[in-house]
Amino acid sequence: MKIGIVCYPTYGGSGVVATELGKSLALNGHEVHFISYSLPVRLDFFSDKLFFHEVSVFDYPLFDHAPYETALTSKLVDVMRHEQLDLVHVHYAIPHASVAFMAREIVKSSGVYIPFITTLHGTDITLVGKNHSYEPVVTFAINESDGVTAVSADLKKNTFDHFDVHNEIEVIPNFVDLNRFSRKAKEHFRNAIAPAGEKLIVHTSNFRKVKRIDHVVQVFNEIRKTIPSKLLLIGDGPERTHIEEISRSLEACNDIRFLGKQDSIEEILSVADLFILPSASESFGLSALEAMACEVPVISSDAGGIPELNIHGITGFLSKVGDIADMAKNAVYILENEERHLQFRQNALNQARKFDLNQVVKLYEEYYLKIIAKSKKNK
Ligand code: GMT
Repeated sequence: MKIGIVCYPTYGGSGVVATELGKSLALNGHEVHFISYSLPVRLDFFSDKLFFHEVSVFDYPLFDHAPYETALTSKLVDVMRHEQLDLVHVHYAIPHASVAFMAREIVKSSGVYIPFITTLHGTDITLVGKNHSYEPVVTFAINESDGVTAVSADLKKNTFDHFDVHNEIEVIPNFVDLNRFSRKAKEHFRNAIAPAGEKLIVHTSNFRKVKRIDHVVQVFNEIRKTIPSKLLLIGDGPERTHIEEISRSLEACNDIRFLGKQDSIEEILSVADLFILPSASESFGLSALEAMACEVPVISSDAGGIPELNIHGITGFLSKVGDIADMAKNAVYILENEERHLQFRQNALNQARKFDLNQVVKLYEEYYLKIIAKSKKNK
């Protein structure tokens, strides 16, 4: 197949899923064309099946905000026509679903029908999409999509509960590359960071409010009272300064390290003992899946789709959003007993294996074929 993928190129989960999916499709022999405003961060190897089309926005003094959507639509139309795509797959509904709708209609006006699939990732539904600035457009574009997928059953339910959506939604979960994300021998790194044998607790995110990194720090502060430990915070974003301020006011300050954005997260996860994800809203929790694949148990909130991944009492524990005491108690329960910790580690890996990239990419390939066949029949 010839597939166009539209996504955000940044460290956000939707961009990571889109890029890893495209890379894997190319390895399976498909021709994949990425369309975005800059090179996706994980598009890190050369393949004669992978193409990147950069959207450049023509600016003009009249514009306070140059119209990115229009430039993206024009670029997408160009790629659809000249690369003769079979299908367009857009990740994150805003603004990609309405852009794909417009592009499909423009191409259709010259007699060619190229279907598009919208994958809902999370905040495009749960936070941003519901806002009245976007809701009518998001609803329309989801209903007009030739296919719609959501990354968890909870996100699918959320979409039907809050939008007037009558299109079918297929649940295709996030996935992990078990070759890349596996526990590797990186003891020298552990010894450098935790020379006295402290436990290593990790959180990775794009540091947005919804991730509740203030709760990560508070939970860590409690754990540290019982278990000698260090906290590694990976990533960057709008909350970082605020979290640095909170950390500096705590006794635990010297045991908290901000590592910023990292490319080789799997190396850090390889020495981690526990992962914390206390999000206020989380459609799936890709970062927790990557940790689990590296045998790291997860202490999380029970928000959104997290319970579909983190199994309470087996791979880690779930608590109500904001229940710092419960999260800390559960973390200590896992960390205080070596044998128990080992069992949680093994369970985390077993659960991660259910989200193996190769299996999930197959689900996308089957879904693509179904949507292409359906659109040919309806033509
Ligand atoms: O909000 C983010 O963390 C980024 C966001 C995105 O779409 O870029 O992530 C969402 O998509 C990920 C990949 O499907 C999911 O694993 C995350 O759970 C989801 N984030 C939220 O729902 C907050």
